[in-house]
Amino acid sequence: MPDPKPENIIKNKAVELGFDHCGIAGVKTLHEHEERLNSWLANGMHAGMSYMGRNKEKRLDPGLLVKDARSVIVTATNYYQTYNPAEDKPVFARYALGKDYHRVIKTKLYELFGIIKEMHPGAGGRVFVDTAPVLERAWAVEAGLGWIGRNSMLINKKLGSFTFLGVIIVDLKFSYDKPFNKDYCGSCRKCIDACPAGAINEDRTIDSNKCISYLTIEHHGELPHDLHRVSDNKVFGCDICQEVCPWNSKAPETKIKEFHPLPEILHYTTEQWKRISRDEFNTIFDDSAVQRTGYDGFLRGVLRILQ
Ligand code: B12
Ligand code: SF4
Ligand code: SF4
Repeated sequence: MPDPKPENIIKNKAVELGFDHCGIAGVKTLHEHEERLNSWLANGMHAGMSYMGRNKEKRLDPGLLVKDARSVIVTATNYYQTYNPAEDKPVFARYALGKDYHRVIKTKLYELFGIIKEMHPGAGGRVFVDTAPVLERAWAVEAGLGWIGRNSMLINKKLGSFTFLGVIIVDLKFSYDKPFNKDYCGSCRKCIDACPAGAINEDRTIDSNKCISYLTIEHHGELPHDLHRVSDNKVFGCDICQEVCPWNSKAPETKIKEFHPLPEILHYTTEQWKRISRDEFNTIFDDSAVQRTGYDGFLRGVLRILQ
């Protein structure tokens, strides 16, 4: 017998579409996050990401993003895969090994939203992955998906933290999941000890000015001189604070083929990357999160690790 409750139908459909987890929270203003977000911004922890300083009200209140917003549907999708690059190869963060997750996850979220609209004709809402002013991790906690680790990642007991989050804010009401109110980090501090840049703050936020992920992806202009000392062969992103996390030691391999590594990422040496043309860059990374740095930013990273 299929479960007739609408929220269960949505969660089952989400799993059929390839999401690993789906939870639903009621809309509210995230007052309890205001202080942490304000202090993160006031202390310049967003570094050059000026967009993080904009739309602060929207970031705390989903009602300002979607008219008559009632529910926040949150999905988590595992992208973990075994990846042990040889020493002569540049290192990419796992989230960027395959096709662009923004497109992959958004396509699935639109499908899920289509199913919701079939069930509730006239339903209104919006789909979000990463780029909009939504505190996705805070909503994942509200929807019961997991807790925020010391490394600031949303951690799910079964999946670990190598997950992408996706959000649909809708004007429909459902029965809601309980917010996740446990902290399974305990006395562990492995991520803080392992971060070579000292970028993890005690309040479970990240100082982007120091974070290798920020510096290799989002930062424009010159890279700090001592970056090479802390970042080895990393050309795009950083996974260290997740690799050392015990909750990732049994991370399952992703079920989504689109996240499997591009052959060039697996096989090109640093010398080969150094010689790629702009056209070749655009062809290889046509549908990849690596496009974010652009050709010049990418080459800047490759040349840095050759120093
Ligand atoms: C800006 C940004 C970055 C910046 C800044 C990172 C940061 N931690 O803020 C940089 C470029 C450094 C970055 C790096 C990475 N990012 Co990023 N990033 C974002 C983005 C766009 C906004 C994050 C944000 O609002 N930061 C402001 C701080 C203040 O908020 P926050 O980190 O979300 O923290 C809130 C919650 O943790 C919350 N919270 C909730 N409950 C609780 C409970 C307690 C007790 C506490 C203390 C806190 C807490 O408190 C904070 C707000 O008050 C989100 C997408 C989105 N729209 O949310 C993706 C996102 C967070 N990034 C993601 C990923 C995958 C990464 C990288 C792993 C990529 C990589 N391999 O290089 C790294 C990880 C670095 C790290 N350890 O966080 C995923 C994380 C998925 C997950 N499972 O957590 C997201 C959600 C994108 C997505 N849709 O999947 N990122
Ligand atoms: S992503 Fe890398 S540099 Fe950034 S906090 Fe984690 S370990 Fe540190
Ligand atoms: S490494 Fe330890 S402290 Fe850091 S997020 Fe994982 S469990 Fe929490």
